[in-house]
Amino acid sequence: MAKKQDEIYASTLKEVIDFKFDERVVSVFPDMIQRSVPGYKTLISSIGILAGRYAQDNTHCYDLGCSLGAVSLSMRQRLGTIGCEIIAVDNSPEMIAQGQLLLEAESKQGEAVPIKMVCSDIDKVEIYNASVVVLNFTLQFIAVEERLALVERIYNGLVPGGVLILSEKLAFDEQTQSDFMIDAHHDFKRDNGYSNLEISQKRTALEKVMVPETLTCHKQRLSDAGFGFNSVWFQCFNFTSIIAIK
Ligand code: GEK
Repeated sequence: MAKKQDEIYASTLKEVIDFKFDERVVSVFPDMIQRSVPGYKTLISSIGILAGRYAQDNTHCYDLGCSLGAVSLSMRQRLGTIGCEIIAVDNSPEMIAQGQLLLEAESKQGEAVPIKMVCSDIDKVEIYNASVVVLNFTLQFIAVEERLALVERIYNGLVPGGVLILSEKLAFDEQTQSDFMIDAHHDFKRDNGYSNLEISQKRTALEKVMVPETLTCHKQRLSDAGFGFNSVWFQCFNFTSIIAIK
């Protein structure tokens, strides 16, 4: 499918309203995320590889905040397990509707691993008998005070040896390091064709909606939830991915 270019913040807006995963965003989402998240393609394929390694027979693999289902499709390609089901969840009806179309276009008859796309808040979805749970840039959109409860629920829903893969944009306590990371990320966006106006208006739109935290904070929360081991396995500028094993 040809990618439609993201031009949502290209002209001066009278008022920059809070970012929403609505129809306009969905229509440009593959272009937007690839030009905004350093290493997005590598993350998607690598998460598939990790899922291939950690998925267990007759369990669920969850893709929470799945958007158009890129992680689910990558996992499905690489699962060598028997009796697994991928459950992809997003609370944006527009994302799920478009994701469902992409999934149908990508699916071949007799596909070994089914993908179930669910339009729901993560809060309302039971997480159980899971060997792989992925939060690929989703936790940052959940209210800070609800994050520990969600990570605990994921821990409790995992089978022994199961994993949580958590990708997030990071904040940094130290000012010089923070400035460096933010500048480097903006250079990345400019290199991908975004103007200073687009970068600045998108930043304003995301300010209240997406709240990044420090790596220390994420690692502490994973331990508090019960995970005995966690490690960063990817970082590019202020974007990271962590694996935590039960
Ligand atoms: C990818 N993982 O392409 N419940 C369900 N979904 C939610 C919730 C919630 N409470 N809050 C936000 N979302 C994807 C990219 S995007 C990240 C994930 C980004 C959904 C929201 O609708 C959106 O689709 C997704 O989480 C975050 O690998 O755009 O920066």
